[in-house]
Amino acid sequence: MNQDLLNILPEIADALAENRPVVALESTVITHGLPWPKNIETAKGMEAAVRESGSVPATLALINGEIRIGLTDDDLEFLAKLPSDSVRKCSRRDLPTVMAKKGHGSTTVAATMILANLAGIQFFATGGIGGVHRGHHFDVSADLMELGKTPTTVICSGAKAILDIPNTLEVLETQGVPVLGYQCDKLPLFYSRESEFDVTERVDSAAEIAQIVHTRNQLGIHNGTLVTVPVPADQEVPAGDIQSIIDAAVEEADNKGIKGAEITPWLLSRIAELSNNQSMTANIALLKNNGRVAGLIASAYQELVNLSN
Ligand code: PSU
Ligand code: MN
Repeated sequence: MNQDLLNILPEIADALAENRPVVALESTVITHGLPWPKNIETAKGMEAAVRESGSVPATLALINGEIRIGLTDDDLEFLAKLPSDSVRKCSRRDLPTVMAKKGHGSTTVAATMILANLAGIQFFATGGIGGVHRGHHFDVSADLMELGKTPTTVICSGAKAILDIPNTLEVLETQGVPVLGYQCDKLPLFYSRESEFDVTERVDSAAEIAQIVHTRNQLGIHNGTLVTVPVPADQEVPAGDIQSIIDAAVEEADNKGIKGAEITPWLLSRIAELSNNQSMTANIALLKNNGRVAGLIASAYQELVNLSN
């Protein structure tokens, strides 16, 4: 790996060099997940939440084909204002193309895991991961494959019910990815705090998660770890309220023949429309909360590693 390809903000480079905790954040949620100006407010809110829990935030993206590990406020605003068709939603396959063509790219969970790992950042907070699509079982998000081979710990609120959740969990299991429930026994379903599905293991503290990641590293097992955090209780959208909207959006996407990389952003914006943006409040609350929890985990991990050295 040519380290010159990584443009790391000085604050982040210093933190990494001094073994201080850093948390990566993705940018697809900024360019394809939320509308202006909610996207910029949320991106800044997530960064602030990471800082409040003692870690340094690093939002990742490609600007003019350059990998950015950490964005300035101007970069964030530039990305947040770009029309979604002039910035590529980058998963693993898209990174070399967008870089070679000097385009702009936002990073999905898969691409953020890759770039964070290259930069030496172990923890990454986001909203929801991609998964197996309902009724299209060959449409398996590259996020799941990445979790099977890149040792980044992803802190999220599970997955949205736009996906086939049981099959998503099966693919994670096959790939050796534990699904840890942060203070919960059931898998969170993004807007809703719980589903009918068990997590692999309940964990009650950031220190416990830090110990699991540390042990995985000591063993040299190089796959990802998924930490799932329920949306804060006062911001939950009851499953009953959102399920019919999700089902209608999935059916409409099928009828319109929407597929490939477009289906996830299409469903997300359709659900926001159909719910009169009611879903957005929960979305923003869980993103910030996941930033906070990721900051706690990264700090706990660094403390543990510093103690054992
Ligand atoms: N799910 C959400 N919000 C999102 C995404 C997924 O609730 O913003 C984004 C993430 O960046 C995720 C990507 O990595 O969509 C998955 O896309 P695909 O299914 O095409 O792999
Ligand atoms: Mn897909």
